Amino acid sequence: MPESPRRLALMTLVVFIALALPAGAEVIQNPSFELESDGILPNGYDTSGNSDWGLPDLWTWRDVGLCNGHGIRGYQANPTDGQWCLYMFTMTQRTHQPGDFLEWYQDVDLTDVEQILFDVRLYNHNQTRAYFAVDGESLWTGHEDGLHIGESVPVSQYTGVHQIAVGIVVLAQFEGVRGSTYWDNLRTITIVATEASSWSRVKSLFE
Ligand SMILES: [Ca+2]
Repeated sequence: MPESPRRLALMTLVVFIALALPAGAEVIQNPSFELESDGILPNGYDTSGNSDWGLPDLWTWRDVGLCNGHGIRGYQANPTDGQWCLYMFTMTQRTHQPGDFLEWYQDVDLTDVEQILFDVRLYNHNQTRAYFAVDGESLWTGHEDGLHIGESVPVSQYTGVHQIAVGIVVLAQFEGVRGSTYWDNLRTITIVATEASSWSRVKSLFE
């Protein structure tokens, strides 16, 4: 059955409004760890002498023990989006204890966010785990070597502002460098809620 002129006009209007909708404020600030600056690393060193090291400006870090991390770029880091990613590892020639951790975190408004996706490259996680947490609860952990693209965490159960974190944690005592982790390209999925609300709002104008 051919579409009626009224319905065609309505559908055209919906497409127009959908294209005209503003992108909105970014849910996660610096989700690709691209904005870098000099500063002090978790191990106490200064990043200013190395052009391939830096800190993601809009994230904050906390730690226990002797894990380390910073923004990094170049061949070794091999980011999946942009020029930089976030690198975490444990320090060489030091003893690490179960429960030691390092994480980068920020507060975000998770209202209407269905999922958070990210890319992560993991290496040598025998005694450590990489994790993604909300309000201190791990919703994803990883340890298998390789590049993992589009890992996803469901967050539709959260409304309002919550704290998200990416990190590494030590499972058993060991000495040396383990758990090399490269985080990049965090993104959110909210499209279902946006399309549904746009359609109902436009449809109500013709009823
Ligand atoms: Ca990046």
